[in-house]
Amino acid sequence: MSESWNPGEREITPESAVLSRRRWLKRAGLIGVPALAAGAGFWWWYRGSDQDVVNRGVYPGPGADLYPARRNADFKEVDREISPETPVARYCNFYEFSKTKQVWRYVEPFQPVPWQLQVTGLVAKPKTYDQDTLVRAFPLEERVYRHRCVEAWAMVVPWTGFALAKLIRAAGPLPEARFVDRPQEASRQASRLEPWPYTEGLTLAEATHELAFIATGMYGHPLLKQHGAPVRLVVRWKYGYKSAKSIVRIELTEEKPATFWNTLVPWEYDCQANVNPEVRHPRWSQAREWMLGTGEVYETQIYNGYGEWVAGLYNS
Ligand SMILES: Nc1nc2c(c(=O)[nH]1)N[C@H]1C(S)=C(S)[C@@H](COP(=O)(O)O)O[C@H]1N2
Ligand SMILES: [Mo]
Repeated sequence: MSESWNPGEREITPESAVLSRRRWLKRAGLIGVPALAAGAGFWWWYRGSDQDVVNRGVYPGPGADLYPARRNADFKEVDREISPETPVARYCNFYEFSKTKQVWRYVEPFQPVPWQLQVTGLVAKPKTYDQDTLVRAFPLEERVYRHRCVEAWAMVVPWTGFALAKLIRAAGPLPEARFVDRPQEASRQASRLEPWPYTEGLTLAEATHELAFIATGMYGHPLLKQHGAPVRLVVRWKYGYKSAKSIVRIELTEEKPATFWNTLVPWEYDCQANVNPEVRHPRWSQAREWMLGTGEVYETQIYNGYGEWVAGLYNS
């Protein structure tokens, strides 16, 4: 009788079978290697090289000499590492160009030069800035901010720009002004099924809060196209969709403006959009988030960790 560790005679594979199996494996190898190579090639092409991802997003904007700007000591670090740049540049949301995350593939034809940003509506001094005057109108500074997408991915980025409040104050907001509205223009916008252009809104108190930021650059250079060149908003205590990219107009209005996501899917995206781990998205929990680049998972924090700064906006 055979012990359990000692297979009986019948269970030992006959040598002839082993030989033919080897031959079979060899043949499979002949087919398999090219198939694998094609698969890897496709994957390589599909993924794109780090260089491609960055180079397709670069544009020759004015003010390149202003980067890198001095890091503002008040916004020097958060409790996490700064996210590596290429994984961030690979994984974007920019619906005008693509519904996928590979926005970098689609932005080459986008020419953000020349560009103008208008500040209009209920202001004493409406203004239109060219790109060149905009980057020189206010001293550029760098701020390290956490970013939290409503889809539960997050990143830590050094943005370059200035407080949105400066831009609004320069325009002289009138007392009845309530909401700031930011439309913009690009290429998937022909669709009649979506409420283009992309618009977002903030209350005037939110827009003039010290943390609300206008970015013209990140990682010490001008913004890549996929990140919303040449000028975007960064509202770090709110879900990412509030941070509108490639802005052409800021308008102060009396009425709460209609906004892109809130118009398209109001049951999923509210207009206020403050980061809150306890309020579920209808299709997923917001309790946790994962970091681009490293995949690390963290607990989501109320107001994205900036409650000390902004909770006062909502307490009255
Ligand atoms: N114009 C415009 N701005 C936009 C979006 C967009 O689709 N169009 N997506 C938003 C969303 S959902 C997020 S999370 C951030 C993503 O910024 P990033 O791709 O630079 O990381 O941009 C926001 N701004
Ligand atoms: Mo987002």
